[in-house]
Amino acid sequence: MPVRTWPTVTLPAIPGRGPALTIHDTASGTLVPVTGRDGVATMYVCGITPYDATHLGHAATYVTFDLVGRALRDSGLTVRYVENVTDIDDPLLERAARDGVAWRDLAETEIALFREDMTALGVLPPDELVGVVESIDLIASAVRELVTAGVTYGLTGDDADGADLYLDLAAADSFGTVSRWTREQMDLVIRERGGDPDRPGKRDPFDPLLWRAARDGEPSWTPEGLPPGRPGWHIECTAIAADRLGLPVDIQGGGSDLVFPHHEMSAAQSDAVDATYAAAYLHQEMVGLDGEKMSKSRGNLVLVSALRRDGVDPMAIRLLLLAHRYDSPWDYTDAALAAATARLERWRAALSVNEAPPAEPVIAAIRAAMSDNLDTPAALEVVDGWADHALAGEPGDASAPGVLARALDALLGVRL
Ligand code: 5CA
Ligand code: ZN
Repeated sequence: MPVRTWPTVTLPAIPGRGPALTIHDTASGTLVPVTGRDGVATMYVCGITPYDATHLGHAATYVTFDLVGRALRDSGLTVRYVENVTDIDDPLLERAARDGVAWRDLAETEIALFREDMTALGVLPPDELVGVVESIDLIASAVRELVTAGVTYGLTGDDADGADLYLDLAAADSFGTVSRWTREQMDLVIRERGGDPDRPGKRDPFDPLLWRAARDGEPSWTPEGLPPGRPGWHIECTAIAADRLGLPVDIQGGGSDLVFPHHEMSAAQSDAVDATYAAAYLHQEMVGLDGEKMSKSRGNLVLVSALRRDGVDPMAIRLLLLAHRYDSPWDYTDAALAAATARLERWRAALSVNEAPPAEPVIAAIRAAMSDNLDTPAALEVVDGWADHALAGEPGDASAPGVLARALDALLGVRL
């Protein structure tokens, strides 16, 4: 069964067109323009593992890529956007076992809540939200392609029926070029991010698992040519991106916790069969709480759904996110949320005046800020400046508030 997305909204048309979007590409460490090909830009963004509710870190990631999509569209490109859902994974199975619920039911409940949160935050849905469970066959065929290419090896575990399959990273010359990390840096995080460098028999400790042979009590599938089992994490995204968008994708996106190993391995798995995975890698830096990364496993969460239940306007949450650049980490504070709520009220008041300074220069400045590596704080300040003038009763024209409201909706996803 395909995973459903959430309802799309029609973007208001606004006059003119924005400049080409420039973003910070992790792999090159430089600012690169996103040009697409034949008028189309493709974007693959790593989606949720649905075992807990959307927190502000997830929201920051999906709002950032929503803004990327809006800027690309505004520059005249058609955007093809695919996001996955990791609807089978160890933490999901563990949480389901802990709570005494079926893992499929847990995934379904959390995906439904994610859809609600995304809708409330005004995040445009991807063209397709693709689950791993519905994609087992195509992931298995990506694994078989690597096996046929002779770049894999098997390791038998005591508790498994067949062999676990690994990619031999020696076949991927480009390994290391996405993160540009040293092996020492890689070693520091690989264990907590799903790797198993200490397993005896591995050729390279970082070789990623492609297919995990079935263990007792674990869900498994039996695609042709592979032992009963389930896919490794990285090959899921590589296979879905290649199948739905074709390689290279223009943008591979996600949070910065995915730079290594996840996106490094996606690139390596492609390189091993002589494909280039992505033209650019874009990462939302981590959102934290009290100096620690916000994460489901740590449990230090500010949930979008909890804020909404407390009566926080979802557009204030959006403004809170936009007040921080995507390429710097930041910590949530109640004070920042209060400031975002105050800003929202001020903008609402300004947009309801009868006449105000013209919207066109404001729209041009928002476009300039957003196309310049998504400078969201600068874009918000531009609107603040206009609001000051409008609220001071400066004369202008009667259409300005309406025109600007449409632009804020189309470019920033802020609906007032
Ligand atoms: N399912 C995998 C990706 S294939 C996954 O990482 N799922 S997740 O639920 O853990 O995270 C969903 C998305 O939110 C990922 O892109 C992740 O990089 C991003 N993310 C997670 N925590 C944070 C955080 N604290 N700040 C910013 N982004 C985050
Ligand atoms: Zn992914």
